This record gives sequence, C-alpha cells and structure tokens, in this order.
Amino acid sequence: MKNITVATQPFSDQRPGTSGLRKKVSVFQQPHYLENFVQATFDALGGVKGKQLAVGGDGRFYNREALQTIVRLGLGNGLKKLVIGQGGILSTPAASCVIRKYGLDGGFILSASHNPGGPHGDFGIKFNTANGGPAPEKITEAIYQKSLGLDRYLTVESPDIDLDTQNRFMIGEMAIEIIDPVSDYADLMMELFDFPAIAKLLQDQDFAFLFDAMHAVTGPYAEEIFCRRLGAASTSLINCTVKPDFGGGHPDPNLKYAKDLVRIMFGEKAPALGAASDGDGDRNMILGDNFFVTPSDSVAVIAANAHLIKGYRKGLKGVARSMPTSCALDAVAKELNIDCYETPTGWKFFGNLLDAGKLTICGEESFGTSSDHIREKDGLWTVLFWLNLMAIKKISVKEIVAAHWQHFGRNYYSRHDYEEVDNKAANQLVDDLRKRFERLRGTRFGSLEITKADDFSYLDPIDNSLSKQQGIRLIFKDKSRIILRLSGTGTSGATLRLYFEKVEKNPAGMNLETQTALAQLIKLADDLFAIKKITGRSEPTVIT
Ligand code: G16
Repeated sequence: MKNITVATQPFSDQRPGTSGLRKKVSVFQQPHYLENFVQATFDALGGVKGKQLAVGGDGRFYNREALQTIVRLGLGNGLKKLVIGQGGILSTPAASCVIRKYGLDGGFILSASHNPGGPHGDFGIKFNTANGGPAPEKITEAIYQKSLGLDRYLTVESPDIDLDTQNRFMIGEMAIEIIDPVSDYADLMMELFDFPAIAKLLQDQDFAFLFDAMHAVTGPYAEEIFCRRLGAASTSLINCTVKPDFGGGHPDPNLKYAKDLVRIMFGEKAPALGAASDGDGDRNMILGDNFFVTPSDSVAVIAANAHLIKGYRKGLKGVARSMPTSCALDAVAKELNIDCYETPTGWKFFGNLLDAGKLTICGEESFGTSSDHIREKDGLWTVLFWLNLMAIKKISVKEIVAAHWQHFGRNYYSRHDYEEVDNKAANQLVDDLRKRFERLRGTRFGSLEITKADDFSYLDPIDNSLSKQQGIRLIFKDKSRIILRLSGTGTSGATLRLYFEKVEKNPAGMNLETQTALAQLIKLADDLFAIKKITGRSEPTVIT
C-alpha cells in the first residue's frame, strides 16, 4: 500500500441538498468528483485520524466502486476503523442504527434514496454524524465550503477489498469490519415491537400481508424480519432482490411508482395490509384493502396509538412534523398534552430535538415516519408499527384510520409535484410570490380568506440556528393551507411541490375523495400562482 496525495481542482456543485449530494451517476463518475467530496467531508470534520466510521449503501449502480474509493481515502487520511455492510449494503435506518450501537463517529450512506438508479440514473452520498442522523446544515455547509477550496486529496494505491465476506482485518493501521447489514437492525426492531403477536397475525390464514421492496435495499431486511423472524409466507414479499437499477423502476413508494403493490391492493380480494419502501429503506407507504393512508395521517395514527406498543408504553415526550406535513399530528399532540414541533423539510431538522429528548415520534408528508430509536426515518419500523397495531386492534387499516378521523377530525391532504420544470421559471415563480405576501394577507376568495402569507423560517430551539426561506405558506381562516416550495432532492431541473390541506371536523363530511375535497384550494393555487402558464404543464407529474 502506498500513500499518495492527488492534486485536484474544486467542483462548484458539491453543496448537499435536502439529504446529501445527489447527482447523475455520470457526474459522480468524473475523475476526482467523489474523492473531492469525501475529502471535503473529512476536512470539514477536522480530519479523521483516529476516528471510526460506517459505510454502506442501497446497492444501486456505482455503490461498490464508491465504497472502494472511500476505503482508500479512509486509509490515506488515517482513519482508525471502517465498519462496512456486507456487499456494500446498509439501509439508511440500519446505518443510523449501526453508528449508534457501535458508538462510531459517523458514517457515509451511499444512496440517492427514491431517485432511479442504473448507469443513467442517480447516485448520492450523505454523511451522518455520531448521533446516527443526517449532518446538520452547519456541517453540510462546512463540507461545501471545503469543497470549493480543495486542491488535493489523500488516498492510497491498494487493491480493492473483499466486500462480500463478513470479516475483520487490518490494512496498514486501519481496521476494517465487514458486518451483517441486517442483524443489528432486526434486533432493534425486536426490542420495540411485540414479535410474537405480529407473528401470530402474519401466520393467521385470514390475514394477508404484502410488502414490496421495489428491488431496493429493504429486500434482505424484509426477508430476515418478516419471513425468518416472524414466519410470514415468502409470497408476502415482492420485488425483494436488490438490483443496481432497481429493476428499471423508480424506487419511490407512492401511488404512482409502487405499481405492483398498488394494483394488488386496489384489486379484488386485496390483502389486509400492503406496504412498500424506497431505494434506501427510509420511506414507506402504508395501504389497506383498497385504501391509502396518507403519510401525514400515518404519523398521527402512530402517535395516537404509540402507548399500546411495547417500545413506547411510557408515552411520548413530544412529536414533530415538517412544515408541509398536515396538522393531523398537532391534534393528537394537543390531546396528549405534549409539544408538537414544526420544522423545515428534511429529517436533519429533527436531530437536535431528538438528541435533547424532546421528541419520541416524528414524521413527514414525504412518506417518512420514525421515532427516537434511531436518527433517520424508518420504512420497516413503520410497517412493523402498523402490523403490531393491527395485531392489537384486530380491525382493518381503513377502520383504524376512520376511527382516528372521527375522534380527531380529518385533515384532507395532497401533494402535487411538477418535476423537471425549467429552473429559471420555477425560481421566478417563487421570487414573485415572495414579493406578493403583503397584498395576499386578508384577501378573500369566495369562502376562503388568507390570514397568513409568509416564507417559513425555523429557529432551532436547541442550537438557535436559523433556517430561512423554507417554503411559502398561505394559511386560511378555516385552517386550510396551501404551501409551495422547491424540492432539494431532484437532479434534473426544478421540482415544484404544492401541498394542500383542508381540515374537516364534521363526521358527515369525512368521506369525500381527496382531490374533490381539496378542489377549491387546488383551483385557487392555479389561479394565484399561474402554475400551468409558468411551467407549461397542464397537470402535475405526480399526485400523492
Ligand atoms: C429526503 C429527506 C426528507 C425530505 C425528502 C423530500 O428524503 O430526508 O426529510 O422530506 O427528502 O425533500 P424535498 O421535498 O426537498 O425533495 P429521502 O427519502 O429522499 O432521503
């Protein structure tokens, strides 16, 4: 092994987005691109001499090559230990679990999450800190600043390591441990949920369950947890072989992209519970027999019922949701008499609150729910929660949600995405809106009156960091909301997200079709923002 210092030039586009650096694979394949980002991260941490990190990814195209690069930079920079998921695999929640369990200083997760993979798809890398959570903005910003001034990286000339055998060995001064990527995470799930009760449910002839791993990272986790530890039939799992291009699919668990699951769950004789997870295993979608649970409702139901579940019997310290997520969770918090925090989009904003012991459950409209067991959102945790709840309640998913609405009210909710919009047009739309706040306040549109119009700012109550311009909000007198923001996770053009929410407290009005219930708000947004004219699109790319 020979240490080398490679001269390089900065890339100007390495500012991490909502969740790490995500780019087309071809961008990452440029000479020095990944090396620069890894070195910038090491530099932003003040060097990694004597430190211990984890690394793993969602198995997408370029996962293995990137991992070998990180091993070499670790060696070049004097890293003490690297813990690697066998085969280069670690789901995002499992990486968070491993970092916390082994007291590591942090880790890299190689994933572009729900974005498509393959040679023409996306790749990504994000750094998680010692708490197991995504690096906060002050660190991602420091990485970006380091990347702008980078003129060298430290690496070694050495052959690839064997990623496929669980093993412990030394290369020079650095220890490498290739671990089973699944078992630590599966053990943690057994601590939180009543596995015997779930096993009984899954083995009941009258109960059918279907999980779709979308050819992404949760495949091996689902096989271990649902089949080996809980005795579910192997026919309960579909698309569980991890493929570098996710079988050509878009590993985003929503009504549009989880096609196989949606077809079955909205067909005749549908299973009682259907679920899917995304590329790196942190997102989830929960479906009942011909029934979709919005992620905003899911986190509210979870919070309302957590006291029934083994790991949460002591009750909740507090809850949190991202700003665009519906206020269904707030109603639960009010009844439980606990705090409900409203943070910007991005799981990293929950980290400080979780570390300070102020939260137990948090969730986002973007198909993310989790608890303080790790510092990431957790797809399989959510599925296990719903299974455990069904084992206790012995009623259908639809009945659980309907009972929740009857008690707390229903927050009709939908997100409309316009993907790959021209960047300039999207930014212009947002800028123009910012200039119009003052005039919008107090304006009436039929029965709707705007009482608040602003651009959401968040002052972190723990470290007092201020995050501005986190989404434009129109809030109406009847508590309806229209929110508009640009996604921070796309890789081509801009993705415009519009979020609609309407609160219904009258039980008689709770059974409308969602888009119908929100039609007045959708029409108003169209008129006010001229979305169709500006984007040139007649309809959203994805509606969830
Ligand atoms: C990431 C973040 C989430 C965020 C989501 C959508 O999820 O971890 O916190 O809600 O992106 O962000 P945006 O609206 O900016 O695209 P993931 O699953 O992609 O890592």
